[in-house]
Amino acid sequence: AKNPLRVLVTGAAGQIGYALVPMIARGIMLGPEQPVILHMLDIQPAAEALNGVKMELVDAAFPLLKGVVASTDAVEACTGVNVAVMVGGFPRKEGMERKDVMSKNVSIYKSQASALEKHAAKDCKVLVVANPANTNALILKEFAPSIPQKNITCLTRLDHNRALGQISERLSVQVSDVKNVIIWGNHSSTQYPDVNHATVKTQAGEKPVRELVKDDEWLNSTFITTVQQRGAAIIKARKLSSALSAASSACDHIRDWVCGTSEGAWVSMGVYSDGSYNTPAGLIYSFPVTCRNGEWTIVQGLKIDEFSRKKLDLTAQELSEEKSLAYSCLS
Ligand code: NAX
Repeated sequence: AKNPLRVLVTGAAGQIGYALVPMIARGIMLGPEQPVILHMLDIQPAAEALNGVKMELVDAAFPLLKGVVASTDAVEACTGVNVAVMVGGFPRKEGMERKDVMSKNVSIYKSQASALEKHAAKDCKVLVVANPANTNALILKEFAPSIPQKNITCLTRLDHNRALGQISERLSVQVSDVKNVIIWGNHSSTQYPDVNHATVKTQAGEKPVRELVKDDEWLNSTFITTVQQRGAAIIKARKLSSALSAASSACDHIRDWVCGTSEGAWVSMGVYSDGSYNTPAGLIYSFPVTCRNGEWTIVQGLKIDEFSRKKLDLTAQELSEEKSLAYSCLS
């Protein structure tokens, strides 16, 4: 039998945490053969709720779950973890300035970076979910210099999956037959959901999404804004932000990163930019990636038309501004 892997979930007493931990314990993140030990971190005001989640994990008697650590101490929670899913953060509240929210998250991510750097497994893979996800991941990278930069990523897979879902609904095809959409840039409303390379499996072979939809007007406007604004639409409907879809997409992100993407397919991940596609190096930017042997690689050589170029630049611009704002919070 395989040795258990230790998986940290921060903010584990929150909404996404509540949806995510049972998925991990059922093997959806790391596979049905991989035993896990869950490490759950939250803050003191949520300690009792966190303990309640731990009780439910025990009650569910998951065969793959070999232990649960529930803690409000970052060092205890980070010790020995192989995968870290960072869901905890400070949410923007009504009337708060962007800078104040950024400042709270910078200080959280700075200190959790140190705890991971000192106490996690050396090859720990990190996924930041908490917003501003790209910039929180960048701060984490800056303050955990001994963790390989390739191991620090942020979640844009939910946006990617939303794009697949929209195409599937529009064409009345199975979502599993749609592939190779791309989310470029920030996990925010400036993200660019790009279908120019996306295809659908049909009985006549793979067909470009543009050829099947036959409505460039819809693809260039409604589709893009629907994906960009989907988070807000969920809040409006549920009075709560997306949780089950975020948790499921976080599992997809880690599973594909660890187990590999399928032949001919890519996924979107927020990763440390090397300047590919003329994006500024040194940002955590969402790119199309393939994964093999536990490593992601940015898909190269895709043609970027003028419409797309502007959108790639716009979201890069926002990320550069977020980066400056985050750095101004450090001094
Ligand atoms: P909740 O407010 O339900 O849960 C957040 C939890 O984090 C709470 O239990 C809180 O006590 C805890 N927390 C706060 N500070 C902490 C700290 N310093 N250390 C550990 N835990 C801490 O929010 P939820 O709906 O679960 O969303 C969590 C985060 O995901 C938010 O930042 C949200 O904006 C972000 N999202 C990101 C998405 C993405 O695709 N990247 C999509 C979904 C979601 O909106």
